[in-house]
Formats: sequence, structure tokens, C-alpha cells
Amino acid sequence: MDIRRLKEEIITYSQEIGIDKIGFTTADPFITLKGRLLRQRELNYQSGFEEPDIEKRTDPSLLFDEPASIISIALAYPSKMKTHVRGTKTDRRGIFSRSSWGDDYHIVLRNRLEKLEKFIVERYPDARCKSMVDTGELSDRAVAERAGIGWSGKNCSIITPEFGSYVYLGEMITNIPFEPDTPIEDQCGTCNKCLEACPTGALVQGGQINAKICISYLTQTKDFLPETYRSVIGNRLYGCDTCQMVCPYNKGMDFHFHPEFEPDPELAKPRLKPLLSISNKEFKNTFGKTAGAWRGKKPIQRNAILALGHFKDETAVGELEKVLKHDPRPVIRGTAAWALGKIGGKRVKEILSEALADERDPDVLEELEGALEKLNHETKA
Ligand code: B12
Ligand code: SF4
Ligand code: SF4
Repeated sequence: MDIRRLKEEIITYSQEIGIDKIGFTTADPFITLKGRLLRQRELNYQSGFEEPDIEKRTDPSLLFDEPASIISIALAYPSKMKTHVRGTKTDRRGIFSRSSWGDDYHIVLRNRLEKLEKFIVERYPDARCKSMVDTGELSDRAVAERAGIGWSGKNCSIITPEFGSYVYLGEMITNIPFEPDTPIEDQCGTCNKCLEACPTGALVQGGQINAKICISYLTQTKDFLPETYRSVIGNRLYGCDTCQMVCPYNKGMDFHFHPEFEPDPELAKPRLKPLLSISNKEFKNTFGKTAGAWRGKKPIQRNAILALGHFKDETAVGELEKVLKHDPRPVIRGTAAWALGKIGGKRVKEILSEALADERDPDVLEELEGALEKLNHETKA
């Protein structure tokens, strides 16, 4: 089989099955990435969601017998909703990042990669392929960068000239020695908009992130959110799009090629108060198909409580009281105490004092005491 022709056929087929961009690279080790990953680990800048084995992450031959190439794919996702929902003063809403709009992208990309594998094996019977999306060992971005999908921006995202950075990435290791494509030149230039806009300073310098303080990461943790970041996450329930929203290369980029990624506004910007009492089953039925549900309902509920505190939503006092007094999870009770402290008022003080009398968990007690102290201080001032 003529491999050059096979590559052409794959490119044509990829367009037919809804792959928006495809690139080819070698299966050589990722030397620069290895140094980078070691450094990030040393600095404690990793989120913990990364594959821990750096050797496996950077050497495809440890994942695949005699690899000869990697095919990288990108699918563009929308940045704007076709229909809008707006929160009101008495009915506030939270926001899921664009990467969680519509159906879980892992499933969609895996489906495209499966089709591609089948196509390749039909034409090249000796072909062996191994596909991965996000949860695999490889760095999807490092593969995409080397395969010419886009450049690695100062906001860390892979930016494609055609679709901006609102693209999901996936890849396939193969034993076929395809001719590699050429990487795209870095086009960030002197721009620093993402670094300036990042609310927590997680972008420590162009292309380097302290993932531990990236809001996207913080929204996905299950424990108490450190006090410093509680207000700064605003009404984000999952993920953060700020460093992409400000990027000039994303201006006007809003692609609706894939019906799977079309957001249901009620899920992408859900009402906050009902989230506080949602059951496991309801959560699974409502949000289960989205990428943002992978950590379960607890972080989303914690973030919803923080958002109500952020909005100082007085109409949420009743719901927060219920949670504070009856939820079995200390993180949820303690976060409710903090949110009530932000809202303030005479009734809130009573609620906090009542809860203080019954609470036994040391972390929640600390939150209650902190919230009451803040309110007492405000009354005196
Ligand atoms: C862990 C993880 C996170 C962590 C850490 C993010 C990070 N920047 O490292 C957290 C939870 C914070 C996160 C957040 C997000 N993530 Co994420 N995440 C991952 C995951 C699983 C691993 C990333 C990783 O290994 N990071 C370690 C760093 C060191 O390596 P890297 O970014 O992969 O590779 C680059 C650097 O190493 C850099 N580099 C290498 N050497 C050197 C040397 C120098 C000098 C410099 C400057 C740079 C540099 O170049 C590489 C190529 O860009 C990948 C999926 C995967 N398996 O790869 C998705 C992935 C990176 N995430 C993705 C997305 C969409 C997001 C969010 C936009 C989601 C959101 N809206 O909230 C944010 C963006 C945050 C940001 N600014 O990066 C997409 C990115 C798509 C794209 N267009 O780039 C991926 C690829 C998932 C996917 N399959 O689509 N994520
Ligand atoms: S995702 Fe948000 S917090 Fe994370 S680096 Fe980008 S702007 Fe900063
Ligand atoms: S905002 Fe500017 S510096 Fe940041 S990724 Fe986009 S072009 Fe690069």
C-alpha cells in the first residue's frame, strides 16, 4: 500500500466523519515535554489529574509495540449559545465552561477515532492503532503541537488558525510510518492578554501554568476551597474560559459543526438554588452526559453555594439554611456557612448561631465561627 496515498485518503475520510483538523507526526519521544513535566512536578504546579508516569507520557514506545506515527485530531466546539437564558436577582444561575457544553467530548472523539481506526485497518490490514482522548498517557497538546494542529499559546492552549483554541484533541498511535506534518509557528507575539486576565495568576508566565491555582482545577476539587479563591471563582460551576475568551485568536470563533456539542442552556447555565437539593439520581439524569459531571455532584453543589454567596443572594437563605443544618457532608455545610456569612443580615446570624449549637465537625465549626465573627465585626463597624 502506498502510504502517501493512504494519508491522503485518511485526510479526506476524516472530513467526511466530522474531524475538523487532522495532523500527523512521528512517534519519537517528547524530549522537551519530559523536561517540562519534571519541572512542573518539582514546582508542585501539576493538578494531579495528569498521568503520573512521565516516562510513559513522553515515550510512545512504552505504550505501543514499535510505533511509527501519531495521528492527532481536533474537533471544534461552540463558544456561544444559540438560545439564551438569563439569571435574575432572585433566580441566579451558574456557568459550566464551554468544554462541558453538550455531550461529553471524550465519547464523541473516541467515536471519531474508532471510525478512523476501522477505515485504516480496512485499507492496511497490518495496521495496529491505539487511540486516546484526554485520559490516555500522552499529552494531547504536545502531540497536536508537533502534528501541526496549532501552536501552544501563552494561555497553554493549542490554538488553531482555523478554529481558535475552542477545539478538543485526541490522537492515535499507529505502526504506519506516515510522513509527518510541519508544526505551526507560535503567533502569540507580544500579546499578553491571557496572562493579564487570569483571575488567580495561575499563568505564571507565557505557556506555564500553576495548575493548583487554576480555577478550572479548583472547580473540580472536592474538599473545602481555600478562602482566597472562594470569591474569585464567581459563578463558575465547572471549568474556566477566561484565558481563552480574551484571546484575539478566538474572536468570532463559534463553530456549530457537531450537534453533540450543542449546549442545552438549562444545563450550561443552570439555576443555582435547585442544585442545592438535587438528588444523586436527578444529577446523573440531568448532567450525567456532560463532561463536567465526571467528579460527581459534590463539587458542583459546593460551587453553586459559593456562587450564591458571591451574588449575596438573599432569596437563597432558606435553601442554605437547610443545607447548613441537614446536609451530611461537612464541605457542603461549611461552605454554606461561608456563603451565609457573605449574605449577612439578622436572620442569617440567628441561623449561624443555631447551627453552631448543634455542629460537631471541627471544619464546619471553624467556618461557622469565621462567618459569625465576620458578621459581628461588620455590625460593629
Ligand atoms: C491535567 C489537565 C488539566 C489541568 C492542568 C492544565 C495544564 N495546562 O496543564 C487543569 C484541570 C487545570 C486543566 C484545565 C483546562 N483544560 Co485540561 N487537560 C489536562 C490533561 C489531562 C493533561 C495536561 C497536561 O499534561 N499538562 C501538563 C503540561 C505541562 O503539559 P501540556 O499542557 O499537556 O503540554 C504543553 C506544555 O508541556 C508545553 N511545553 C512543553 N515544553 C515547554 C517548554 C516551554 C519553555 C514552554 C513555554 C511550554 C512547554 O507545550 C505542550 C503543548 O502545548 C489534558 C489531556 C491530556 N491527556 O493531555 C487536558 C487538556 C489539556 N485540557 C483541555 C481543556 C479544554 C482545558 C480547559 C480549557 C477546560 C476549561 N475550560 O476549564 C482548561 C484550560 C486551562 C489552561 N489554561 O491550560 C484540552 C485542551 C485543548 C486545547 N485546545 O488545548 C485537553 C487537551 C483535553 C482534550 N483532550 O481536549 N486541564
Ligand atoms: S483557565 Fe482560568 S484560572 Fe486557569 S489559567 Fe485560564 S484564566 Fe487562569
Ligand atoms: S491571549 Fe494573546 S498571548 Fe494569550 S494565547 Fe492568545 S494570543 Fe497568545
